[in-house]
Amino acid sequence: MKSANEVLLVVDVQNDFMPGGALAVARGDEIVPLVNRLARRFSHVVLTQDWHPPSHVSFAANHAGRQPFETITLPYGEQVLWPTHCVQDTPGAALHADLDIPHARAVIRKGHHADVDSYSAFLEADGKTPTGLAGYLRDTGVTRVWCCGLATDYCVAWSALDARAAGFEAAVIEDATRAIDLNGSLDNAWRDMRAAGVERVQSADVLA
Ligand code: VGL
Ligand code: ZN
Repeated sequence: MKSANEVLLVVDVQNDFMPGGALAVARGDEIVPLVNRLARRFSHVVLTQDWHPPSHVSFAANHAGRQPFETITLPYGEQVLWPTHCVQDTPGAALHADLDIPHARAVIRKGHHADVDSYSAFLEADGKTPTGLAGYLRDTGVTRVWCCGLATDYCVAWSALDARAAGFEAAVIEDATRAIDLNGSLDNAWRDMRAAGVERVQSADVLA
């Protein structure tokens, strides 16, 4: 069992990121049994859900003449335009039915502001609006954040980077993630995470 100062952060294990979903991550469903096994090693588990209003700025459909996976510039920087996904309270936004973590303590919903995206579980994409997760983790005595879920190169990586920026130790459990890999995003994510001191580990290291 992991110690009480360690949390498992299970990022966006939601139907829309599964094969057949609105923003499918290749083989995203394969991680679910592994995430369940990992979660049993942690007394403290926090889940996240991507949770967008229909009018969300990250949806290509909300920008005339734009297609999914194009990039636009918004007041806070570059934004990839995505297919409409994880709309609040729709089946696509629901957690995968086989996710089995009854002891999960908190669910952080992110991306709920119509005009700002939020890949990270800690900070919205404007780089300044907190979700409250850092304060919650500090208040509950957490010093180390283990990350898994979807997608490696977006929400998992941004969450791990922001965990470091907030002063936590951070690790990504690589085989308990799957990537979108858009225009080199996966290589870039691992480069940025390495530079920030995010550990890259395998589930066997954690389950050993
Ligand atoms: C994600 C793109 C858009 C993710 C969420 O969970 O990685 N990616 N929204
Ligand atoms: Zn999203």
